[in-house]
Amino acid sequence: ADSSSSGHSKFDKDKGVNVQVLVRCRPLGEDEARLNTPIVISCNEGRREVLAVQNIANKQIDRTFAFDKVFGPNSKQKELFEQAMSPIVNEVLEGYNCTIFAYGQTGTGKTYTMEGGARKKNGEFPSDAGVIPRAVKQIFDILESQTAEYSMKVTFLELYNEEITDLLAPEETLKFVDDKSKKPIALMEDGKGGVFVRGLEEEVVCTANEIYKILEKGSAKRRTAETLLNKQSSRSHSIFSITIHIKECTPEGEEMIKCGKLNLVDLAGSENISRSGAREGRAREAGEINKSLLTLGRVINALVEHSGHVPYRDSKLTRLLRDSLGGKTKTCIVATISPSIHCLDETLSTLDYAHRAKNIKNKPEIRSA
Ligand code: ADP
Ligand code: ZZD
Repeated sequence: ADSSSSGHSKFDKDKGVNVQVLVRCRPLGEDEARLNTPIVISCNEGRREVLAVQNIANKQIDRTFAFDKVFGPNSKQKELFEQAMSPIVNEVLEGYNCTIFAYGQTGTGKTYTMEGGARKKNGEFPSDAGVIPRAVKQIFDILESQTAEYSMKVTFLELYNEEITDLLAPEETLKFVDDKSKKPIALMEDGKGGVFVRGLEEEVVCTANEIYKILEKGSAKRRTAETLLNKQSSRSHSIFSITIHIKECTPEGEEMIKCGKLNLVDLAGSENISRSGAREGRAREAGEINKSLLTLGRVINALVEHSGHVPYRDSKLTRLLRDSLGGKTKTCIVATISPSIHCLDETLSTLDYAHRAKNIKNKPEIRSA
């Protein structure tokens, strides 16, 4: 691969490419604004810094965190996508595997960022559409403007309490959630260090509209499962993946197939998870510790501290996303935060977590077949 265009020398590339970490702060909600909730976060987009102001025993303590990009409370969906996500989508079309994670406390805008506002009845593209529908649109806009042949397939799953639900499986499967005769979904090692989900529905798609319909179906199924099984949606992770094969001809007339994959991950709420592991008493007693999210934190720690054993195998999330954490995938983490004083503890925890994740190095490789 040509490394000159990215501004890195070959030498840099051998050492790896850092996970890109950006922070997005949401605005105060209507109620918070009405109550004049104090704001303790300020975002300096130009300097790419987030400042948190903390008052302890009448002493003001300022903490500044630097990130790869910072999006303040007025940032629009289009802006975030064009500045931070659109380049990633282009890399997928070049044949890279890329993963975008949303991490943060419940209510800070993970779903708003990844999914955004609902699809319009008139079929119009919503102005508050999030990363997922925008990525889909960009992929098709580009592919349809080119002559290369391509094919695409998508998967959509939810992970709750270490159980995988296939959001694209036909309806009946839901009614028999406890039926042991249902097609079991299982994580399998592929023998090459990777993992795949056996029994997961892969839908072949040809148009952006087909994907939107699939997202609609998946969302509806997710909501049904939530109600039926009394799930707390803030405790589930969702992973939507698009795999694209592009057939290209080299100038010499040789045929080449590039294969790129984009994983879009909306993580469970990060509350109750502290930097080192489990949080104080209550959450643990309530059995509210999310094994996958805890393990994600431990994997990040092990990777940045180079402490030998990386506990990928300890949770389904980290098995599924192993290649995104220290592997050959390009990874971007969007850490979402609230500006409110009432969220400050969780915000500082998120900022610490995200800041540490900046030190993870991956070794992206173009895949072709
Ligand atoms: P989470 O998925 O992290 O629990 P949500 O995406 O549900 O959080 O967001 C919580 C609320 O805040 C929603 O009503 C959402 O529309 C709003 N919100 C979140 N981020 C933003 C933003 N950047 N701009 C405007 N509203 C936002
Ligand atoms: N956040 C919206 C979904 C909600 O909670 O209803 S927006 C986008 C990504 C993944 C899943 C759903 C969507 C979403 C959507 C809206 C309404 C019905 C189904 C799906 C969407 C938004 C714009 C374009 C396509 C899909």
